[in-house]
Amino acid sequence: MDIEQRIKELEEEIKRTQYNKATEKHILRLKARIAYLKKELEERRKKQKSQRGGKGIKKSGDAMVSLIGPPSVGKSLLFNKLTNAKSDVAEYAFTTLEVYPGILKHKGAEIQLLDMPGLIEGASLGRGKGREILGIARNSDLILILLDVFTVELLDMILKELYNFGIRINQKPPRISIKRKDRGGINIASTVPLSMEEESIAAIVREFGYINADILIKEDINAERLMDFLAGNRAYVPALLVVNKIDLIDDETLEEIEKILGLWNPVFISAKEELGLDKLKDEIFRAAQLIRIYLKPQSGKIDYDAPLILKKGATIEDICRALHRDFVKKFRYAMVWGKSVKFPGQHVGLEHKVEDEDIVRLVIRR
Ligand SMILES: Nc1nc2c(ncn2[C@@H]2O[C@H](COP(=O)(O)OP(=O)(O)OP(=O)(O)O)[C@@H](O)[C@H]2O)c(=O)[nH]1
Ligand SMILES: [Mg+2]
Repeated sequence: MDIEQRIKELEEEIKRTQYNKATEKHILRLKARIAYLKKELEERRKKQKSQRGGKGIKKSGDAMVSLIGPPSVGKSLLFNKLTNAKSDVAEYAFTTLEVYPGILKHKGAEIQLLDMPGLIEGASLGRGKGREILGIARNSDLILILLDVFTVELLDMILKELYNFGIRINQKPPRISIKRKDRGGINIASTVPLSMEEESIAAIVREFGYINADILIKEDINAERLMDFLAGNRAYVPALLVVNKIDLIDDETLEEIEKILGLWNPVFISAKEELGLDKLKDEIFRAAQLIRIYLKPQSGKIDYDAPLILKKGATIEDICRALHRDFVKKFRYAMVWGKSVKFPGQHVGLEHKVEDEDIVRLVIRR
């Protein structure tokens, strides 16, 4: 029997089974089985695809940001306002049919923005170029989810399609590791108290084909994140929610939308009237986890217009590597002014983590 058929059957079995204390474990196992089969299915698809030689989009710049949203919410108009590129804008749905790149320059960074075709229900199963769109979103540094004031309720659909495609937004990867062994069954160790029963954890791990293994858990895991970890093909991508066309509604309606989306901290804009675009650029920079480092040369002034753009968490070593291939080897120490140090001009080593707008002077052996 083929995998898809088997998944359907298992899903139906879950639907048929009444959820209670007695069936809880059985249902969990069925869910783990489904997650495992979906992973298998995904791997097969990928193999077929690479044989066909799927075309992708080339990353460039300091970060790649995908514009994801339903048709006609204004993705292309926003893209045109933010970048040097020009994408077609029209009233009808499905104006944009291909992925289209442009560059947004902000705070010294070059951010690659991708205009995309609209995302529709069933995209994760391949409707409307869905797999191509989601495949690119997966590899982005940031997913910009764009809705307009009339389509706020489509957020759930977008989230579902991202989720079904294995994209986990605004989540950190599960802190688990697993090692196969030859004998001894499934051993579970944890560094924090666990809400899940060990028996359930072991049952799920077994569904993924492990017979003997040591598993180390460093967070209070739930079944979903455990399966995500075991499936192993999830992408953890930050996301930013943006709501467009605020020029078309009154303040009251805007407040209602704010209430509905409250937890998301959305950015409200009008691409047409160019409202909120400066704030949006700042938010893109922040959400893409970029930082600016100003280099202080031996002599001469700091060029505040030309920061070095790095990712949050970057170290002095990353700065050295970005500048010259010999700098790590010849590194003596660095002096830092800014948020990452206790006092101005503090001496630090290669492993020191820098922060946004730090000033750094590298002292290198000759
Ligand atoms: N009033 C108003 N209209 C807007 C705004 N942004 C976009 N529009 C209009 O909305 C329509 C759709 O805009 P597009 O940029 O083509 O939308 P899209 O999301 O790229 O659409 P697809 O490519 O079909 O998915 C056009 O008629 C735009 O002029 C806005 O902020 N305010
Ligand atoms: Mg478009």
